[in-house]
This record gives sequence, C-alpha cells and structure tokens, in this order.
Amino acid sequence: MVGAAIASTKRHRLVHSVQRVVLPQILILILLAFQIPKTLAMLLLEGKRILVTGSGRGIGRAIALICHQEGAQVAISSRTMSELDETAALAAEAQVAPLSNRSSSSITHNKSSAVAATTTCANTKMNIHVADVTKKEDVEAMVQEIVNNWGGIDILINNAGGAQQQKGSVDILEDEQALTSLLQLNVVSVHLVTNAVCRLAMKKDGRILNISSKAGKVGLENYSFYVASKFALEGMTASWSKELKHKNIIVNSLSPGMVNTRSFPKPPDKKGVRTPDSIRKCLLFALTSEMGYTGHYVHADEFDAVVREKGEAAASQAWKAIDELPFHI
Ligand SMILES: *[C@@H]1O[C@H](CO)[C@@H](O)[C@H](O)[C@H]1NC(C)=O
Ligand SMILES: *[C@@H]1O[C@H](CO)[C@@H](O)[C@H](O)[C@H]1NC(C)=O
Ligand SMILES: *[C@@H]1O[C@H](CO)[C@@H](O)[C@H](O)[C@H]1NC(C)=O
Ligand SMILES: CC(=O)N[C@H]1CO[C@H](CO)[C@@H](O)[C@@H]1O
Repeated sequence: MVGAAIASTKRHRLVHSVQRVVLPQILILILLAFQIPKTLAMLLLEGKRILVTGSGRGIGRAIALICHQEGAQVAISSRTMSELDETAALAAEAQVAPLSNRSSSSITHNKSSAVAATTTCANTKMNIHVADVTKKEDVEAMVQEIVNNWGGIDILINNAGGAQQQKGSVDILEDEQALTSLLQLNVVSVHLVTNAVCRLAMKKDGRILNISSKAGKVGLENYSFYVASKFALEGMTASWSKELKHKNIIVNSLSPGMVNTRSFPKPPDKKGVRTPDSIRKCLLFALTSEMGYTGHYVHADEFDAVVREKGEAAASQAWKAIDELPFHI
C-alpha cells in the first residue's frame, strides 16, 4: 500500500513535469513543423537507399536524378565512369545549389573495378559504382560496397539493358550468338543483380522495379530477340513477386514508353515520343504503390492517359497484373 502510494505520488510528479517541460517543447515542435518548407516535407523517397543500374545516361540517369530529387540516397552504376560522373554532377547541381553552399561536392574515385566514392550533397548522397552487370564479380563487389556504406538497399531499379543490334525476321537472323548476348545483358544480368541484392542487401521490406518495355507484352515484327528478353523479364518479375511477398518485398515492372535515348534513338518530334524526365509521375507512382500491386506492370503512356481521363485518384487503374487471368468457358 505504502509502495503504491509512493508510486502514485511519483506518477503525479511525473505528470506535472511532463506538463511543464514536454508540452511546451511539443508546441515548439509543432510550430517548427509548420515552418519547414513544403518542398522538404513532401519528398516522396526521403531516406530510401536506392540502386539504379545503367544510370550513366538515358532513362537510368533520369530515374537516378528523379529519385535523388525526392530525397533518396542513390547508388548509380554503369560500365563508364565519365557518364556516372556526369549523372552525379547533375544531381549535385540540382540539389546543392538551392539548399546550401557549405560544401562543394567532391568525387574521389576508387581504383578497384566496381567500387567508388560517395558524393555528399546537401542532404543526400550519390554513390558511384563502375560495374559491368553481366559480370558476377562486379555485381557482388558493388552490392557489398553499398551494404558497407549504407547497411542495405530499400529499392532496386533494374534498368541496365540493351537493344537488339540486327533487326529482321526469323529467316534473316542467322547470328544466334546475338540472341545469346542480348539475353545475357537483358535477363541474366538482371538475375545477377537481383540475386546479390536479395542475398546481401534486402533481407526484407523492399521494392524491386524493372524497367521493361511494351516489347515485354506484345510481339514486335523484326524484334524477336529483344521481345524474347523482355518477355523473360516480365516472367521473372511475376515469379519474384510471389517468391518475395512473405518478405514484404514488392516487385513490379515499368515500361517508360517511347523515350528518346542513345540506345533507343527516336525522332523527338515523332508522335508519342517522350523525354526521359516525363516518366517522373509514373515512376514515383510505381515506387510508392502498396503490396496489393506486386507482380504488376505499368506503362507510362497508359498511366498518363488514366490520370488525364480519370484523375490522380484513379491512377492505380493503370496497373496490369502480369499473370494472365484463368480461362473460363
Ligand atoms: C552561396 O551561393 C550563392 C549563389 O551562388 C552566393 O551568392 C553566396 O555568396 C554563397 N554564400 C556563401 C556563404 O558562400
Ligand atoms: C577502395 O575500395 C576498397 C574496397 O571497398 C577499400 O578497401 C579501399 O580503401 C578503397 N580505396 C580508396 C582509395 O577509397
Ligand atoms: C522486317 O524485316 C524484313 C526483312 O527481314 C523487311 O522486309 C520488313 O519490311 C521489315 N518489317 C518492318 C515492319 O520493318
Ligand atoms: C532486363 C531488361 O529487360 N532490362 C531492361 C530494363 O529497361 C531498359 C530500359 O528500357 C532496357 O533497355 C533493358 O533492356
């Protein structure tokens, strides 16, 4: 009884001191929260650790910059250091200039093949990795280095890949080695990176997004090698979504549409051709979707059309399940 009385007195004092000390602090915090600029408060990927493969140029670079602008820590990789430097410099320009000029970004290069240094921007870091994603040693070193730096990866964006060099119908395409090489680049490498990331860097709670193509959904005359690689990728995406669901890892694919890049050049004035940055909304939608939409595919053009016709609230109607619906007679 005496103990209870003392406890009750203590509790009483505690409540008093909570009121005296904590409440004013909470009030101050609330006031401060309103002072935080809207742009900072609304960053969609704040604190996420993201690896984007093939981010030295084109769509991969645009994806890396979009993620960086949304507050993520971004690791970029490609085979070419100079292109990665450019991506990192663009990120540093966009981020450091308006926020602060307390430190100029310094990029130091690591001589070993798959590792490099960290660029510290105002509030996020861009990590540079020179790596050939078709080589297992490069992939392992890159993922291990990111784990050493950041402790893990929250989002993997498999973007690295290539186009079919020689186009033509099946009777024309005699170089079967070209098919093997394209599958190596567009399918085996994605397996290598995803395997290493799941093993070393993403034990649970994460997201994997592959940048796919309409060629992953429909046959295209004279592009059978490329189509084969993209159908394979869709199949892997659907399978992984099932394998990784219990770890709360969401797996989807995104088709950026007709983006004008060096690997996939398009006349910029052709109807339907879009800039790399124009996939921003669709990308952020895909990177913030819920587990209900794992094993799905979204096309940037279809996403834009749904949002235009039905509004932002209907955006998830743009998702398509990769698995075919069962056949009913
Ligand atoms: C920060 O950068 C701005 C614009 O470049 C410049 O005008 C300003 O003098 C800089 N401030 C400091 C403290 O370096
Ligand atoms: C390069 O990376 C290796 C492996 O992570 C590390 O041991 C070494 O210290 C790094 N060298 C430089 C100059 O950063
Ligand atoms: C496909 O390639 C064949 C030659 O292999 C060519 O005759 C045909 O015009 C091409 N079709 C298209 C749609 O490019
Ligand atoms: C494995 C794979 O298909 N990767 C693709 C990811 O997205 C890029 C950009 O569209 C393609 O070039 C890659 O082939």
